[in-house]
Amino acid sequence: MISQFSKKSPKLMQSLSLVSCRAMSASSPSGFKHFELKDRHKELLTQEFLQERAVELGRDGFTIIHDLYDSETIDAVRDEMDSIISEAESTGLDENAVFTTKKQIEHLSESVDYFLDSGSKISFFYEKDAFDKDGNLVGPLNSVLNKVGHAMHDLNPAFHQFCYSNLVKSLACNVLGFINPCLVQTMYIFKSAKVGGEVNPHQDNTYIISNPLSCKAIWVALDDATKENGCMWGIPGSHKTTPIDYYMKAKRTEIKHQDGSFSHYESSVFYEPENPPEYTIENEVPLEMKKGSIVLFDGSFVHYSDHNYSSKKRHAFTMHMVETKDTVWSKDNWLQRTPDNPFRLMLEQDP
Ligand SMILES: O=C(O)CCC(=O)C(=O)O
Ligand SMILES: [Fe+2]
Repeated sequence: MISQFSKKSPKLMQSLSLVSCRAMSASSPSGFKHFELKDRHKELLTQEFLQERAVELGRDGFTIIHDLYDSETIDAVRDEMDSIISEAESTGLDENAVFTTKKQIEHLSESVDYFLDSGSKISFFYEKDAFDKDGNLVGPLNSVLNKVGHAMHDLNPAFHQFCYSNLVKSLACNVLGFINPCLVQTMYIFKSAKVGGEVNPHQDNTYIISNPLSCKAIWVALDDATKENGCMWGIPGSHKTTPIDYYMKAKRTEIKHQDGSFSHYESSVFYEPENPPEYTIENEVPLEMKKGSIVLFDGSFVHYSDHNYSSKKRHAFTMHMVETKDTVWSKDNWLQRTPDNPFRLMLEQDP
């Protein structure tokens, strides 16, 4: 973080001290940070419970909290995504790449720049099977999208409120172990009925690179996730046994236009080394969860999900965070922010 903010945002630079965290939360001698929680979360998420989850995460690479969110909260997240999609459809926003034909999508939404720009935006990505043989969408948008990402937590008020709640902050500090976390990316993943594609085994530290590596995730089930509809799978302990020696990187040269917008030239996204490691998939466990449950996992935890051939969608919302204390946000990351939408420190954000 430090290198990215140092030139552009002196105000944010100053805020990288822990003073701001202490203002928002009280730390106990054990390092536990107290955040005021509401209702049943206060009873469920005791210090002891959260510390047990942290120990489990350290041992297995992941920990599940069942039934964390009530149905109403999850429905509100899903409704907000429906509104984002409807609004984009009704305004026909080219810049958001809401297209209806394969040709249009090939033109822009699969372009390197569209992907690179999405780090600062709310962008739409389609399933491979979203089109029929004539190149038309096989269903309404919310049944053919692969994901929407990657900055709705900083651009959409409802997602902002969800992501920067005291609940999420407490999980970030007290289970994931962050001192001063930054939520760098959010993804609304559709895994739609029939067309929802597989996600190959991977480690998130491959895609979200800080020095030292520090990515961790909170994945929220917005539907019941089962083996039938493509739940995630993971390999307990893999975060300790699988080194990260494979990275996705991006190279871009930016041009700043008079209106303040940016475009790139000579952009490329590439892997180093070129070929992915052969992940050994053994002792894998299905991360089956009810709507409203969450899994927290380490950035080196090997996880994946299968194609959803069932008739039930499997929506999920995932938040990827990194540490900002004593870390540097690599300039090689594909995920970067524009000056008008900088990365924010989680503990400084009001819900
Ligand atoms: O939801 C999935 O199937 C995969 C999500 C994932 O890889 C992640 O959130 O890091
Ligand atoms: Fe992942």
